[in-house]
Amino acid sequence: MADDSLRTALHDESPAPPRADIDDLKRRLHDHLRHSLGKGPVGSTNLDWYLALALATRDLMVETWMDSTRRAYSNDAKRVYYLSMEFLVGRSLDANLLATGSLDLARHTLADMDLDFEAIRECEPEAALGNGGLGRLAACLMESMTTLSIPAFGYGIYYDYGMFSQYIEDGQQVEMPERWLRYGNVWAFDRPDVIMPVRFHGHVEDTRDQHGHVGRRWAGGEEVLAEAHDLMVAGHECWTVNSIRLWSAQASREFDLRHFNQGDYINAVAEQSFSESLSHVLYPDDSTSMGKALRLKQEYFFVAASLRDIVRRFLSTHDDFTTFPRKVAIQLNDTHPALAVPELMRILVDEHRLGWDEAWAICNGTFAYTNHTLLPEALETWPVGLMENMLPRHLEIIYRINHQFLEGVRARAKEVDDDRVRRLSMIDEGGERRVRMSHLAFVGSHRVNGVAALHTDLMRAGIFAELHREFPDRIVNKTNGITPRRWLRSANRPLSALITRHIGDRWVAHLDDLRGLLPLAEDATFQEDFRAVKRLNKEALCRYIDARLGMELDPETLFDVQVKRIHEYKRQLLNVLHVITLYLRLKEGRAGDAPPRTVIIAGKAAPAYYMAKLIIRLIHDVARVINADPATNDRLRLVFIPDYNVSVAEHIIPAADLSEQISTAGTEASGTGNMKLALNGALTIGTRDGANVEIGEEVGEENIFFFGLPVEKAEHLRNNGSHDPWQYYTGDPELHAVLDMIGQGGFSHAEPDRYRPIVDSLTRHGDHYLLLADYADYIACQDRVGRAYLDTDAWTRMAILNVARMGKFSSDVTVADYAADIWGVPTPGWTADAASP
Ligand code: GL9
Repeated sequence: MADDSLRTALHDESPAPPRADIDDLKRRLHDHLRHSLGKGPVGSTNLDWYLALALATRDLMVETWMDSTRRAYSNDAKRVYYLSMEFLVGRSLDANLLATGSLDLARHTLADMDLDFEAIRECEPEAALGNGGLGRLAACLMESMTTLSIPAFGYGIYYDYGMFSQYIEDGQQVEMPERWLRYGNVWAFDRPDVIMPVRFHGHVEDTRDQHGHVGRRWAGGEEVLAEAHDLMVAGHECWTVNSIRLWSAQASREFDLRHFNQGDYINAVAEQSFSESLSHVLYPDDSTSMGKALRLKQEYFFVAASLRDIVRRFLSTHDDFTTFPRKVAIQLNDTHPALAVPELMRILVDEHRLGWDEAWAICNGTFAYTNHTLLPEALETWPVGLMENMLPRHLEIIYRINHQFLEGVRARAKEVDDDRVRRLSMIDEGGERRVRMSHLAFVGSHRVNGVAALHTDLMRAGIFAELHREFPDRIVNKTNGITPRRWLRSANRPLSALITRHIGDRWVAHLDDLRGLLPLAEDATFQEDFRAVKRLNKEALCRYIDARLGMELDPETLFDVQVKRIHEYKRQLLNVLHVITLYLRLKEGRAGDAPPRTVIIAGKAAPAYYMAKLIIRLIHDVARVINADPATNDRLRLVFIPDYNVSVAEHIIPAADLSEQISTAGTEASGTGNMKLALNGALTIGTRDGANVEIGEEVGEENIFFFGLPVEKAEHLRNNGSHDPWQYYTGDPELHAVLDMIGQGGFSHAEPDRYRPIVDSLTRHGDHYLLLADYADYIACQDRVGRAYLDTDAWTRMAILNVARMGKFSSDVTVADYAADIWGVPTPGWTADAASP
């Protein structure tokens, strides 16, 4: 592996660009430093250089951005609107340098100026406007829509505080707010001139127009203004730049006057900031609906502002609504924006005087809804009383939608089955009456999709079974994807360079081209180079961990990685049970020739999620004990990397050997980390859950490590009451020893009962996520992994085959499928060779 081109590949030492280009970029950087930042080169910091470079890069995008808008107008193109409470964009500098073709130029220019490129890009604050998979998917889909030249807008909220920063104190998670806009945001244009009024509360009154038509009108209450902030989204080698338009809340003028005139200046200002607090903070809950009134307010706030904007844009070039669904596609990212359905009805019926049925047909032709989870605690329902107070007209509209829907059900059925009607209704009447947002979104949409084949099947058979019977063609599958630009080309430059050296760089926009690597899986030299790349990435991760945690790790060991939100269903605890099992085997000389492992875990717990936080604490206590044990610590380490986010993921994923995707079958809708890790050459140990199933189909059963109960068996165990965790505990001596060690304070001597709740949840409280039922198979599977890792060539071959067969999981593929099957828009950037204009 010594030839020069490989060295180039490994270190991505692209040839130097022409001197004139370097000088030109230098000039532009100095220009921004002086004129945009008010600084001179002397004493300027890495942050200043980051801002200068970001501004210079932005300059290259603006023309294309405005051009894209002009083109969509002049072609009268159908636009796609992606409504989402979350856009987990992460950092943008790399992506935008890459998209504008200036990454190499920037690297060389900064080097020429004796500046540290790596340190400079680390200055960019993370745009963490999302919790996890759902928000990151929104960002990947936006990037792919742009790459495919679809005129698209994301719509969401411009939170002042995105996801919290996670600190670890005494082994426990502490949440700190993160003011990510501290230094402004180079990638967003604030639009104080684009403001949309949004009403809350008030009352509904009858109206009669000059033709004698009676109608309803929502009036009174309070008004908050939504102000637009536009984030540019660049695509890969295309002439399109799209926007994510995010709204922040501003107190309304009307509100100002009313209160200020009462003479109480201080309180009026205080109340003003109260209404502006609407967009202050992202709710940090993963897959749970907390049911807080402020959350409902946020949902309506961004939906109302976005729809007003969408309708305004439509009416600027059209004068009647009949063509609306042919010009507008609105995708609802989960039920969080489901109020868009009654809101569009209100706009059409109350404000534009369309007939109900006509308006309903327009809504139905416009909306589509993506479901992201089957967990019952995640399904949003809102108390009728809360909605009546906050959104009285919307509640009326929901009642009428529901009424017409149920009438239709009754008309179609031969017999009226009240039970069935109750199950289909948008109103849950059991206990406090609540609006079922998933039913509203389902009935209001022409397509409803799941995010992996298995998840979609489970939707049809489970939570949406009744609705599926009514609308048998409505549910479709759209397996999630990830953008190869961020998750391979940019996060893993050594592997990208190696791949490109062999098959060219078309794969960046046509990921299926990676199949060109298949013949190389057997090639000894390629295998060696592939290993060298992985080794390099592991060394880089070791340096990163050492710098952040002061911990030295051995890149020779198997890097076993589980990175994702901490949640009981994702079973980080099962991973810990395996670590302790290995530890006890090593202590007792029963480990055989198992390869040395470094187990890496990262992820945040929702601040109110007691069990998840206790699991984080357990990980730290276990790590403290085993990492300090000289008898074992050359063969087993456990590391928790704090503050997991998109940028941290970009450091960890390229260095992984093994990807842990071990959720209880039937609980993880899709997963996307599973795709990122496999694309970067990690082998998967996983359950037959979510998209793992499809990853297995693509890479081949022999190149993935499946274990555990399949969905049917897991469901059966849970539902028929035959699951007896105690029997596993008493019947398996290894498991018994592991649980006793945790439960009796083996990792918490000062407080022996600290982890009683964890052990009890498994042994006494039903083990809801079936850890004990899957334990033995998981351990056996990990043993197979260990043995496989010892056969270096076979392992490398499997890893190469994984990379080569990941084409299906490009978000370009996902978006092309949404475009054809749901949105009805062309994808000019997607035909075989049309990627480069
Ligand atoms: C999620 C699912 O849990 C994941 O399996 C899925 O890959 C993503 C994207 O479709 O959506 N649904 C959900 O609520 N979250 C997901 O990750 N949670 C967060 O985003 C935190």
